[in-house]
Amino acid sequence: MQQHGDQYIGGEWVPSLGTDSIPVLNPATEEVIASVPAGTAEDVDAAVRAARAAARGWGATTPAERLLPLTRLRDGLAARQQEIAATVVAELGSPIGFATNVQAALPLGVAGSYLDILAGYEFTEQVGNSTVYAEPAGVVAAITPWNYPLHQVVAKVVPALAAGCTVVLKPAEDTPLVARLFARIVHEAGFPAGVFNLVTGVGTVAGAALAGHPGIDLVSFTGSTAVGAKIAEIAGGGIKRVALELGGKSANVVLPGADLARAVNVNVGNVFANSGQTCTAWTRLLVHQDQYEEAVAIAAKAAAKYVPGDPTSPETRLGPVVNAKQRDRVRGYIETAVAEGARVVAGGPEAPEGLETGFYIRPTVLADVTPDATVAQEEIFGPVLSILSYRDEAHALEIANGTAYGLAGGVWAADNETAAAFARGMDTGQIDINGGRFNPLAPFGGYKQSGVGRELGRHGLEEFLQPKSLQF
Ligand code: TXE
Repeated sequence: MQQHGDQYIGGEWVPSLGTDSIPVLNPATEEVIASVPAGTAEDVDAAVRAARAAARGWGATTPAERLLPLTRLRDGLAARQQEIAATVVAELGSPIGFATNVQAALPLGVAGSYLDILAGYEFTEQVGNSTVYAEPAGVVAAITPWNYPLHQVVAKVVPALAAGCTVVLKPAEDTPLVARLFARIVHEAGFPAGVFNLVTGVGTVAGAALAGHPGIDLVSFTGSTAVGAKIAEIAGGGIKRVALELGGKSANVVLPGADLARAVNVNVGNVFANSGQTCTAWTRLLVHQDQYEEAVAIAAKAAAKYVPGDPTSPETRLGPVVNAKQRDRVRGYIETAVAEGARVVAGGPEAPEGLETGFYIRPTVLADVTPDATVAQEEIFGPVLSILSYRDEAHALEIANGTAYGLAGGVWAADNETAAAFARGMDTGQIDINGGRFNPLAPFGGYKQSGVGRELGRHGLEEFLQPKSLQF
């Protein structure tokens, strides 16, 4: 077991100023595989001071100057794909195939997309008698969760650095190892000291100290809506900008005339990927009442292909969830669904057979879920699909929009135009039309309680810029 005692501050690994540590568990074996420092407010203060000291110099660089270390950072991510994947398997439990193809590959694609965006971005604009400069927002606090532990770091840190901001990152307690690996890659890329800093620690201590630190200009947070609200309060009170990427309860709407089997099969894959720990997961499948039982049968059959197992095996499609708390929470939701009248057509709350060790959940499909049921309203963050029926399009739209969230969604119809017309009525930030492909250049973020601001693409860069205008 590796016991780490250091934080990455001011361009070097320095001993943490605290004495407490956070154990890192392998969720498949429940073994402690490492420990990292539980950073203190003093660690956070040192990191913010380093970032602030570097801010003016880094902020004054040209985009071409920033492109050089950012390109080396992208190349470093490319060179370490296997190590990244193995680290995510060990600390999160993602199956090795998913860890390789998504957890490691997605951030590489995002980092690459910012090289193009930065190279083509107009930082100066003439508006009548004014010259408007897009200037860096300043010192950024990035607070990230554990479910896509490198992607969420890259989707904040890379555009922030591209914009000319300096950063202090506080990653999730459960997945600090891939964040430490990222810090090593940043170090090797040769950014000036203090441009990027990492403090591992507990959310209520290091995270809260960072969000409230007067030296921070902008807090970019991804995590639960409850913590996002706290951060908005702390940061907003200090007149800092806030970007929040929060939870979801996304609907996948299958309209009559769509390819039902494909829509349902894709939905099952979508909701079981990463053991359901995806903020954009289509956790509510909406099917017309005349096709309801057919859809339920297809989903139950598809779910049987997701057998939970050892995430290090290339055959495994479903690993454990991240920790015991999450496992108990997900099982609790399945029990609540049953108590509220749902029909379990696959899975259930019991531990999967033969998997007493590890935080495993049976891939679960729930039928007869009503729109106001707890599992149709609250984010579960586990491999649980709820299937709901609708009468007509207006009813489907009412159900789709009938939660506090609005992050993602899907619409399937006989043609793209019909699906897109329906999607325009959905109160949600990103919608896949007939199974559309992920696009790292498209803005990503939520309506309603799913958040404030956008990540990825040009919009993601602009989160970290502020305009200055000179009038002539
Ligand atoms: O998230 P938290 P948790 C949802 C999902 C999940 C639930 C709980 O439903 O089941 O949240 O997960 C830091 N001040 N999502 O408890 O607590 C914390 O250290 C400052 C959806 O793990 O929100 C971590 O770095 N920071 C989501 C980060 O916030 C604080 C992804 C996220 O942790 C803090 C994850 C505080 N007071 C969970 N308290 C998504 N949108 O993808 C905690 N943190």
